[in-house]
Amino acid sequence: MTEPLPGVVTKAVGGFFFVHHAGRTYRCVGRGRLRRSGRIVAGDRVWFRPLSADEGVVEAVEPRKGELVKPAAGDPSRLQVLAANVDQACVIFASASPDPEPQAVDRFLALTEACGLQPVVCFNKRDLADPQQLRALYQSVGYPVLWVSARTGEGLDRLREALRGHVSVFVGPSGAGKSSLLNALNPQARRKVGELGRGGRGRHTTTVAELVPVGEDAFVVDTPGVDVLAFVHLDPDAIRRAFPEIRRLAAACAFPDCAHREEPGCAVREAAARGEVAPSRFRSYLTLLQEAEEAWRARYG
Ligand SMILES: Nc1nc2c(ncn2[C@@H]2O[C@H](COP(=O)(O)OP(=O)(O)OP(=O)(O)O)[C@@H](O)[C@H]2O)c(=O)[nH]1
Ligand SMILES: [Zn+2]
Repeated sequence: MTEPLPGVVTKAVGGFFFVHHAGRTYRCVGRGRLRRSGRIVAGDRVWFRPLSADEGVVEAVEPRKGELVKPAAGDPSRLQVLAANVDQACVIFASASPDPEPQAVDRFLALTEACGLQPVVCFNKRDLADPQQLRALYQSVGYPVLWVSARTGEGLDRLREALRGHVSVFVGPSGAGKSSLLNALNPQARRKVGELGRGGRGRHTTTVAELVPVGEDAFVVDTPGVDVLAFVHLDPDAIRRAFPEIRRLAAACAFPDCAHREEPGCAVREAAARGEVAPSRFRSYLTLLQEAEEAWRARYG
């Protein structure tokens, strides 16, 4: 009997698991209790035994490092796991058309950080404009910043590099070019551009997430019609941790729980006054913190 091989589940549907190994996909069934629905999802790292050139049996599942979840269809009190082992989020905005709004970029980044995903900032539509100031801003915060065009292919090599070794999710506003970029990275994926806007299919339909291979050991999780960040709960603590440059400075604040508003001895406000924290970033932080506090009060009184 052949030895088990390591693989990554790209899709779980109808009792079958599609397992990616060395550039091939094997349609597998699960052994024993692994047959049960929900035991294996897209993104799971598994050991499987090939039965032929394109079929096999999954023998074991590696423990998950993180899950992307959403409320289950029909029972919002339960969580449905969309995908496992997603570790990176490409926050995709257009360079122009529509113009990128710093406050919107910051919101996506904060949501991404709150999910425990490593953000990569990616400005698409490079053929239309150079968002030079925003590129410099997010670079200074410490994020990797890419500038690409799905249309001309410019910058896609660096995007591929950033994706290698990760399971990533593409997030960003409608019209930024998420589908176009996925199609450019893997033409076989052939996702229909402009068809599945946010909420296009509603949040409560059953969704099958799928990992799209985009190179050697690189996958992008595609969750058609589901905005994976729509279910993230931003509490005030999460906001305080979500801005890396503010988080770093906060260690020097007089109060350990400083919110960086009116507190005396606030190192963050002092740095902002010296121009060492970008005004737009500080504004985004304060806006999101206030929103989170209001939501918190509405929820818990
Ligand atoms: N000029 C230019 N247009 C682009 C580029 N990438 C995408 N577009 C166009 O931008 C529009 C939106 O692209 P999509 O890929 O559907 O954007 P999306 O982010 O997936 O949008 P949703 O599905 O609504 O979330 C389409 O008309 C694309 O043809 C690019 O690099 N340059
Ligand atoms: Zn402070």
